[in-house]
Amino acid sequence: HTQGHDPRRGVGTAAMNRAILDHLHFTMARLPALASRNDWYMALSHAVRDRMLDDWLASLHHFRNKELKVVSYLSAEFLLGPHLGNNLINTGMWDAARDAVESLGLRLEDLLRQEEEPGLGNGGLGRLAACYLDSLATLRIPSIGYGIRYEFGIFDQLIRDGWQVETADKWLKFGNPWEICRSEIAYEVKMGGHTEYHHDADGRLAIVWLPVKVIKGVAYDTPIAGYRSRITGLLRLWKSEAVESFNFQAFNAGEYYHAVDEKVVSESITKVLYPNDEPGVGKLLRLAQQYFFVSCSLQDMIRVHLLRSPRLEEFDQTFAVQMNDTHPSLAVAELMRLLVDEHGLGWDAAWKVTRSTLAYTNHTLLPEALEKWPLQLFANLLPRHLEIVYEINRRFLDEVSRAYPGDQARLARMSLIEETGGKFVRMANLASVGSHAINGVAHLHTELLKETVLADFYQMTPEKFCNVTNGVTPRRWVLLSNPGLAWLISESIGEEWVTAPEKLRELECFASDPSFLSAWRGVKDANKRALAAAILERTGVAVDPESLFDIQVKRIHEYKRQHLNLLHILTLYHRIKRDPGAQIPPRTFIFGGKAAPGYFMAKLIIKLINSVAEVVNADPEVAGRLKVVFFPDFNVTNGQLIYPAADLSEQISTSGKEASGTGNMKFSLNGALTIGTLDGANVEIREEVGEENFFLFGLNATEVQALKKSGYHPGRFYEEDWELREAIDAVRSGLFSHGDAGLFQPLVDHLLYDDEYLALADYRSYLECQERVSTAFRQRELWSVKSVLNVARMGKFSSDRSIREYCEKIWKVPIRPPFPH
Ligand code: 26Q
Repeated sequence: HTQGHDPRRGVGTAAMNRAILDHLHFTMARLPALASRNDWYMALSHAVRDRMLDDWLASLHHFRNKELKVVSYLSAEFLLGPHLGNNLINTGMWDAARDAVESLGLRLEDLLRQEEEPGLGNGGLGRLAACYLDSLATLRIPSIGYGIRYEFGIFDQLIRDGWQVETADKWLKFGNPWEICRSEIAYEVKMGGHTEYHHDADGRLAIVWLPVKVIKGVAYDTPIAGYRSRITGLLRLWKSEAVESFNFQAFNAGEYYHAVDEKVVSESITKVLYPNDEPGVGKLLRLAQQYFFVSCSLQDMIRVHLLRSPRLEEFDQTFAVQMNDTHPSLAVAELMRLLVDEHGLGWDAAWKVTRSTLAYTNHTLLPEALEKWPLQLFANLLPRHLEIVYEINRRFLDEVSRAYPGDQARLARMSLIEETGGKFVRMANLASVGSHAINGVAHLHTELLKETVLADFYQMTPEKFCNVTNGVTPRRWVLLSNPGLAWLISESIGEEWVTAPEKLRELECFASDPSFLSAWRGVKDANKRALAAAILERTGVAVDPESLFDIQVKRIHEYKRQHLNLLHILTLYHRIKRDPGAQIPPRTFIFGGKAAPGYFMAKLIIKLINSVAEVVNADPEVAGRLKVVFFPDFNVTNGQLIYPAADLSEQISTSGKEASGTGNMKFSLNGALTIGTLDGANVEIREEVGEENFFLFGLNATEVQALKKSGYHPGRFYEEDWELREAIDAVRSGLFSHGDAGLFQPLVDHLLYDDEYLALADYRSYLECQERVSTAFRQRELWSVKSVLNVARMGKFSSDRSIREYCEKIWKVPIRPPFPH
């Protein structure tokens, strides 16, 4: 199909030029002379999309093959980031597109910047789903990502007077050239009401759910190009709409306005992504979102299965369904409902197929972050599902009591229903019981899961548990975001590392080649200059690209301890003021990340970062030595600029709290060294890159537990460490709040009297470790060697490796050899 003359298929520069002009005319209806940058972006994107369609349609057709099992990745979030650049890289059309765009007097760079990224996720969990789609397509595994087409994704962050201000993410404002609305792929989703039991003609019991509301879900499909794999995967996102023939009863009753209200509610289901990365007080709309997308997705899978085989007992041979955290865990009850109530399977047959189809990935160890829904709220929205949950629970607790006779406490802990102080449905328990596999996302996380939050489930069914350490895609996170580094690597060892990152090890022998090392430094320096320019543009702060770029970008959370980083900055500030001759290499501290809008302490931390920045950056006594920057609106696009420019990656969460982390991998894969605790995947990163190439500090998870158990008194650390006292007192004094000593009081009090995340306990160890960092950075040659060795040894953290492990351990899907190029 790739005839050079075909305006929708030719991939040469001339054909691309023609195609862009063609779309400018026929799709955008614009004359070149009057076209805006967005018109050109849209025209180019449509030209690129055209060229993805042959592979996409062939892939979707291929997935219909009865012999293949399709992976279905259920996730409430997909944090994709911009499509255009990634699609050009993965399809191999970059050079032709760049040349074609230039032949039109434009710059590809400018058009790439025009794209509003689809920010349909909060942070790590959503971005992980996006990396996994890339790997699934690259590895030619038949797969569908199912999720929600939020009209508004994660809010845009502005900084006003140092505070975070949220604004709506109108990402669809100028149209989305990457999606295709499939109006005919639509399902009805029932909500509310009650259930009734009838006996049908044969005397069989039939259960009828009479909802108060029916909503329609419409499929919007986006192609996901694999890296040069000729396979293009599918992301299917559901948009809620009012059903055409809605609420006739209300109409007849003359309650016209009420009926219109219903329409408003139907459409509101997929309006906005909840901007919390931890569940808060149960919100009905959030539960409705979860149910809505799970129901549409399962109905869609059943439709596809029935095209292959009438036997729903074999559903698990058509699909392997992965639940990304508990957000889609209603799938357990919904699949049972569809099989039993709508397709007439018996309970036991339905249960067997449900369990063997579903698998659950856990992403948190914080017990307070385990999702649970108030029973009444659950009952009101999903009356039939509550009955099903009760029946699952009855049978499950029978098993538990047979396995552990008389152990009432265990029964209470394992029950799907929490009954102590208010009743709740426990989604992690539901997901665990309804799955054949349960996995954590890093080795340490999985071990701690088995010992703590899911200990009872592990003891009862240890065979269900396994670990799959997270990974990130080297296509977006190196090739696309760090082309200079990618080029240097490929120049040295060839290009295979992109899909075979273990090949990066061959870089090790270049670590002793001075000319290679200086080229390596050249790439990093160029990336730092690019980031410095962006910082100047967005914050007005001029930073020195020669200084050590010390970066912490991630959601703002107390457990991630951005405030520990601040305590280090304050101490350096005081040291330099006290002793202007102090040997401290110049550093630029860069922060970025969003706070959940309702998380007061996180927002106060942002304010403190900006307040410290204001004082430090204006102080002539530290000029040229310390700079502090808060880079606003950290998202995928900005991440692509930031990760490649880092010298030092801050991964400083309290040990045992960060499930994995994935930013840690992006940094290291781009040649940053890590300062970190033994937490999440840091443990494995350190094992891979070598302890001499990783700056370790702090208590480990066992020590954290022990300290908490023995009674932790943060005030003692404050009393006994004068530099810590000096740092905290400065915050307390009003120095950073124009004399308003009360502004940061809640944060200071939290640290002194509670300090749940042990920042004060780890402060001294962190400071000493930072001194080792400073010493190492002065020996630039040695630093570069460590940087090269980090990249050379990071192959394990490609999401391709993670996906292969899911295939083997959980999905039972065959792995094919790498695509021959
Ligand atoms: C749940 C219910 C109601 C409202 C919001 C939520 C919600 C939304 C998002 C709960 C959690 C999240 C996101 C969690 C998350 O991003 N976890 C991160 O997952 C990464 C991928 O595995 C890990 O690397 C991180 O360690 C983990 O924090």
